[in-house]
Amino acid sequence: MLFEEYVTEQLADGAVVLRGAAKSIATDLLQGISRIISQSPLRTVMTPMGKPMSVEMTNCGAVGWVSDSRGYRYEHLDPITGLPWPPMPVRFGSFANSLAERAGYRGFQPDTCLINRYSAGSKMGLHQDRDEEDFTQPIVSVSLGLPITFKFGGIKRTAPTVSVKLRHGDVVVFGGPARLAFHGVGMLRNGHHAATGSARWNLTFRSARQQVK
Ligand code: MD3
Ligand code: FE
Repeated sequence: MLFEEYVTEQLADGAVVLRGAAKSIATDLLQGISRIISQSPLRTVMTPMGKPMSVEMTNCGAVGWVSDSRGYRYEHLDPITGLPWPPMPVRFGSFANSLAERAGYRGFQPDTCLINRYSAGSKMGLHQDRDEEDFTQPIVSVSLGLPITFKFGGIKRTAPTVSVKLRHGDVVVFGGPARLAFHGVGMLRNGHHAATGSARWNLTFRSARQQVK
């Protein structure tokens, strides 16, 4: 990741946008995604409330995030295939590690990457990511393809949100006081992107399980 140049923006205390930081690795990431999907397909998951999410998803890594009537949690096996999730490509992990470091977090070792696919009309309501065991670890988010409006709030749901547009190649690192902030994504509009067609992809790298040191 040497010689990469990008602008960094402080979104909030603990939240840093690295503009375009994934642009040069985007083709590689998209290739990795299609390989992962060929093993653990994209699926629509149900919230514990019984509503389908509008984003399609899958995972790679030692564990994967799942949602069904029993709740949100991480599982070692893909419930569709009954097999372990595809391993996280080594270059995915080292990319996320170097971006976390760039944002000030040393030694980030993601054990899971959630792959979200947005199509026209997909959105994600305001929520917290709190299914992980260690909130001292940051989260690294990579946006690919069509742009969306990302909403970032506070630790309380009712806190005001700031909106920021995330475009192809943008990376956001959330840690420290931003780790448990409410966040969401506005509806994806119809459009075309040279790299992804009518879709937006988001990769969310997390450390879900306590690291044994
Ligand atoms: C802020 N995904 O999968 S990534 C999610 O674009 C999720 O697909 C969105 O939120 C997406 O849970 C947003 C940005 C993100 C991810 C994790 C966060 C922002 C975060 C955790 C804490 C605070
Ligand atoms: Fe989230």
